[in-house]
Amino acid sequence: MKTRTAATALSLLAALTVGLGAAWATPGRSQAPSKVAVVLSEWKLVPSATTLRAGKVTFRVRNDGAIEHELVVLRTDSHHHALKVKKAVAVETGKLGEIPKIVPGQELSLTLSLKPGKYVLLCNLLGHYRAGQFAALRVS
Ligand SMILES: [Cu+2]
Repeated sequence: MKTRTAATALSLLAALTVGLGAAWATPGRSQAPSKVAVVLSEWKLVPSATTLRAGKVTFRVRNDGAIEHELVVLRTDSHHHALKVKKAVAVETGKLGEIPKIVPGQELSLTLSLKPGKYVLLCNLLGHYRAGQFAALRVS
C-alpha cells in the first residue's frame, strides 16, 4: 500500500510538471477571447457558460473553497461523468491546458485556443473528480 501511494504521488508530480509547461497558450493574433468564469469549491466546478464558439477562450478561475483546487481542460468525447479513473485520478487524455494550483481565495486565468468539440473541465487533484468537481463544455 505504501509503495502504491508513493507511485501515485510520483505520477501526480509528473502530471503537474507536464501541466506547467503546457498551461500557457502562446499569444494569438487578432480576435478577442471569449471569457468564462469558473468557480471551484468542495465539490463543484461551476462555469459561467457551457457552450462557446471556437477560438481563444480565457478561463478566469476562482477558488471559493476551503482547500486547494486546480483546473484541467480536456478535449474528449467521453461523457463528463464517465472519464476513466485510475488511482482516484481521471485519466487526462486530450489535455489542452491546466492551472495546477489555485489556493483558497485565489483567482487565476488560463487562455486556450479551442476547436469545435466536446470538452470536460475538472479538478483532478486526488479524488476531486470522483467527488464531483467537473463540468461539460461544448464548443461549436
Ligand atoms: Cu479540487
